[in-house]
Amino acid sequence: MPGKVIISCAVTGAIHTPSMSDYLPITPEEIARSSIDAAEAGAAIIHLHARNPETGEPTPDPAVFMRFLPVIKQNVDAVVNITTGGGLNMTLDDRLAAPLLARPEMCSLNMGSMNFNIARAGDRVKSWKHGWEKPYLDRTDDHIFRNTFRDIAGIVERLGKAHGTRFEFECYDIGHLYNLAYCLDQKIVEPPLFVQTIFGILGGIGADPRNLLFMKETADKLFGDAYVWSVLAAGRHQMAFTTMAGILGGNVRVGLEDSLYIGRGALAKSNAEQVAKIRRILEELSLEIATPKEAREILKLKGGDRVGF
Ligand code: KMH
Ligand code: ZN
Repeated sequence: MPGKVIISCAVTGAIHTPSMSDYLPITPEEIARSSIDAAEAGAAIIHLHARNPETGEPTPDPAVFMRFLPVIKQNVDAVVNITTGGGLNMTLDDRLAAPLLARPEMCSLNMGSMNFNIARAGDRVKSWKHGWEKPYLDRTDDHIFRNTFRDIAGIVERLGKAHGTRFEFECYDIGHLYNLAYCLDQKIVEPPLFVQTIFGILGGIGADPRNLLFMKETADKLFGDAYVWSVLAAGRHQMAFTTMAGILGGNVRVGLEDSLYIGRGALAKSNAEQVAKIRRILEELSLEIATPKEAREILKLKGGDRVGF
């Protein structure tokens, strides 16, 4: 589908904390509302984490996911993509609990173990709303985000093979592309591969435009036409990198999980605001936005009627 750009929106994540922005969706009601608005603004895929409704701490609790997943499904046609990365304090079984219950069309799948340092993410916070936030961030200078080859194969087995869920392969560095190429070669994963190349996480590749080209060229070499390319960049790099991706024929991911901002020093008031901005930029470049139906065709998804919520 040449020229059709899939916009993903990651609405809350597990990196940012409530004190960083009053606009970060926390409760199931807020996550549902923000997801629906983002989909109506043009996002074909909604990437979801859950939070404790009282404290905003990331939670793997399937019961919390189940408070917003059906609401999103009943209101918009967008593809629901659930995290398997979860949050910092979660085991692999924790991370898989909600995806295994919900059996969504799509889940994230992180393509390597890595440092994941967000200790400085709260530097601008003047007063913390909750006791968990600062320690949660501070301990990440000693945090390993675990995603071994066995973990990856297990997630594909338990979700992909068992339930037909397909994956957003999260690649934070060049080596992750080679890990994915190995999995393709070993027939652990099946094309078309939705490859989310990620820039600007401390522990992954930096947000330098030359790295964007390097990641794309490497993915082209390893996967040829067996992959669908998407880009996200953390923080202030979000819009510039997604714009470059659009120009180079790629797809884009925005959302408050990846950046809290809409412009220099200005907090985004909603996920929809970021979706509308990248949509406006892409349409000015004469690119067309993919509908959820088109995204399903491009990514060969099982369909929104074959999920567990
Ligand atoms: N926060 C992103 C950089 C996941 O949910 O599995 C990565 C992410 C991981 O979305
Ligand atoms: Zn995520």
